[in-house]
Amino acid sequence: MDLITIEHFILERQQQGFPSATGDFTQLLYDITFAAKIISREVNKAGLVEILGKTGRKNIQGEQVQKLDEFADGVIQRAMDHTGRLCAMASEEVEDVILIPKKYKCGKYVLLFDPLDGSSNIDVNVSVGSIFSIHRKISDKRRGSLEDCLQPGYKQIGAVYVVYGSSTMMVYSTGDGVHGFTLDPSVGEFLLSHENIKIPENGNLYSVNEGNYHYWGDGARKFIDYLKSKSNHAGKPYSLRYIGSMVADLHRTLLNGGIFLYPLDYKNPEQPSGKLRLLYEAAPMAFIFEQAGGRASDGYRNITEIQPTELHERTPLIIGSKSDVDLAEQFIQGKS
Ligand code: P6P
Repeated sequence: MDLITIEHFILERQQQGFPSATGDFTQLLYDITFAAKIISREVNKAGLVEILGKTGRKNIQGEQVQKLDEFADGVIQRAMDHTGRLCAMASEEVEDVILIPKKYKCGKYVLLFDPLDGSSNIDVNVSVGSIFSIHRKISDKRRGSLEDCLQPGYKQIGAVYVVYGSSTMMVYSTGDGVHGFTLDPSVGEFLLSHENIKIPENGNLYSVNEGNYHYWGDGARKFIDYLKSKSNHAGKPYSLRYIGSMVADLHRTLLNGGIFLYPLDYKNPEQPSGKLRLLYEAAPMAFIFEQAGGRASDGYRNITEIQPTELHERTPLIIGSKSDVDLAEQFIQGKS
C-alpha cells in the first residue's frame, strides 16, 4: 500500500471534491489529527507515569473523572479554541456549551466530542477512544450557541473516531466513504491503512452487556436469545464479543460485521433510558456506519434522524450490519 498521510489524503479529497473550498473544514480535520496524536502519546504512556490516579472530581455524568479524561478534554479545547474555525464546542466533560473566547475569531463549524470514551478501562489497559462530531453553524447569533449544537445526526458534515489500542487508528467520514489511518508513532504520522471501509453485509458477532439482560424489554431479550439459538438465520449461534469500551467494540463491529447493542433498559422503571450519549457518541458513530453501508437505530428510528433536545441526552443504540440492525428492530418492535 502506498505511504499516504491523512493530511495528504484529506487535502486530495478536498481538491477533487470541493476545488473552491476555503480549506477551513480540511484544517479542522488536521486540528483533530493533531489533538489525537497528543492524546495517543499520553494514553500510551499512562501506565508509566503517575497519571492513572483519580482526580477526586466527578464529571457531569457523576462519573469519577480520570486524569486522562481531563487531559484529553483540555488538549482538544486548547487545540481548537483559537483557530477561528469553530463557533462552539461541546464536550462530555463539560456541562454547558463551550463558547469560543471573544478574543478569537468565531468560525462556521461546531465540534462536539467525547474526549476519552471508556476511560474507566484505562487502569486495566483496555483500548479507549475519542469521538468527534462536526456540524455547520446554523444560528444567526454572532457567536455560537446551544442551537448550533442541537442538530440531528443527518446534518453532520463529518465524524471521526480514534481508537487507542494495540495501535492508534483514526477513522473518519466526511460523507464520501469511511477511511482508516494507523499512527506511526516513530514519525508522528497517521498513514492510510483502511481505504473505503465497508461493513460486512452479515456478521456472526453480537456485542452487548448481557449483565443487563433482566433490565431490557422483552423484544431485546428475545432478539439476543434468537442470536444465540442454533435455528437463527445463520444456522448457528452468534459469538459474543464485549469489551465495554464503545469505540473498541464499534471499531471491531465496523471491520468484522455483526451488531452492537446498548438497548433501552428499565433499571429505573420510572425513567427507562439508554446509556450512550446521542450528540457525541451515537450520532457520529451512526454517520460513519451509514457511510460504510451499515445502520444505527434506537430500536425504532435511525439515530441520525433524532432531533436532540439536550446537550448530554442519552439514547439506546443498536448499530452494525444493516440486516442485523433491521432484525433487531423487528424484535424490539414486537414484529418478530
Ligand atoms: P457498561 C464506557 O463507560 C461507556 O460509556 C462506553 O464506552 C461503553 O460502551 C459503555 O459505557 C459500557 O457500559 O454498562 O456495559 O459498562
